[in-house]
Amino acid sequence: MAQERPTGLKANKGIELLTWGTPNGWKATIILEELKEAYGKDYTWQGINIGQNIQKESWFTKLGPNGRIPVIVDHDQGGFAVQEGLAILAYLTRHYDPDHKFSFTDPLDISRAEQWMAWQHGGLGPMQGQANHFNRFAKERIPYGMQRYTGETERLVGILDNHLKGTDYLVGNKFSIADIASFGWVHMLRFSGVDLDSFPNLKAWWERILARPAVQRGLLIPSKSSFGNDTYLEKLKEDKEFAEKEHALMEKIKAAKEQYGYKYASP
Ligand SMILES: N[C@@H](CCC(=O)N[C@@H](CS)C(=O)NCC(=O)O)C(=O)O
Repeated sequence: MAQERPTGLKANKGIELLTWGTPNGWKATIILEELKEAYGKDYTWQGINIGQNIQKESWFTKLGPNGRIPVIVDHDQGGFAVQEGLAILAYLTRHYDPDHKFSFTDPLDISRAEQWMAWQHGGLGPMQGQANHFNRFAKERIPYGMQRYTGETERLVGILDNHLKGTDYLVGNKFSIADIASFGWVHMLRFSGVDLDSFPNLKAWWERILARPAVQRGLLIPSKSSFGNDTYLEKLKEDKEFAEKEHALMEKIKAAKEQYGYKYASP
């Protein structure tokens, strides 16, 4: 049965999440599934179909003024609302991760985690988002924009790949909110026109995180996305027409890079 279009909050206790199946949405679903597994902390969610602009309706923007998902509401804190992935990850662990399973106590590790999360917000998310826009969603394929944002995404994931040399996770060699912030974006890297196989440390990190049961569950909320690297590769193998279209797009990105003399420039 199709879910009814949300028109307001539906819970009156605990955490209520307003989200959609995207890299930013997965930050919230993954930490909430991890907290549920670790501490039995339950939560409620509603799917906000961003294609229908539900996130721009006034009941939503009263909670998340930016009009974007994800947003959480903590009914146990008088209906306190939090927007922005970093702030949601920090809020949920500050309140509901007493054993610091996914967060840190050492001030320097706290700073390290903040730095990677800020980097995701200012760099990877916006640049990869624009790569998706210019490679797929814009009305025309504009070569300058395609190579600029695909190239910048490659530079940024090169930074992650380099940092992950000799360590399993971004901070303190433990899976944390720092990893969760970037995981969703890396999870759809192939869809964005970047070859994950060129970044072996990052690929191993992605596989390591993907293997976590709570992460798997988080990726299913509100429903399974076809953008994930694993699903994308399967579709390439099974669907000839899709594979041809994707091949043509990758050739266009390559040609755009050549046209503007793009050179990979990560350490
Ligand atoms: N910096 C924000 C970005 C949120 C964001 O861009 N959300 C997208 C989905 S991934 C969205 O709601 N898009 C719909 C829109 O722009 O109206 C975060 O990390 O939470």
